[in-house]
Amino acid sequence: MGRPHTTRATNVRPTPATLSRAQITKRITLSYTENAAGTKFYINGKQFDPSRIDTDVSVGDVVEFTIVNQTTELHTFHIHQSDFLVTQVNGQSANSVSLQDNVNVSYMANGIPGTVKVVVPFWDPVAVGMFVYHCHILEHEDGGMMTTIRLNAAPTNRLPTRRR
Ligand SMILES: [Cu+2]
Repeated sequence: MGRPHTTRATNVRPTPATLSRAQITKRITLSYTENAAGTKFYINGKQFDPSRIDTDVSVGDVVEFTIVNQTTELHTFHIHQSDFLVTQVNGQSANSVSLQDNVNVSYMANGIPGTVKVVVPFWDPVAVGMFVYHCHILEHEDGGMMTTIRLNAAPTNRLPTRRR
């Protein structure tokens, strides 16, 4: 008793168990494409621009990213500041036993894009600020396959009181 209740848990440790039970607060689809020469790479049609904020989330959010690889080569998904749970790979349940900081997104085959779903917890207020997520293949991230994300501090009335 006496402890403020919230559905936005910020004091829960991210594990496969807590993340598979967590309520998704936001869903974002990322479409991976590239030019015909394979020299320019895009997320949702855009190359990286550090002056642009592509994604806004708040502390407490649990975001499901669906990454869709529309190209004929392998890409990956990697995000700074938080490990994540891979929940689905090409439509099949992933049954992940641990969190990951990078995941392969397979290339399009027979006209069917590779797809991966991941659940990312933004539970740590220490991460408030700007960071990035991107394909972890160096020439792809350098070629534009990277995007900015801003983690906003949640309004104080949404944060649970921490007792230690
Ligand atoms: Cu890539």
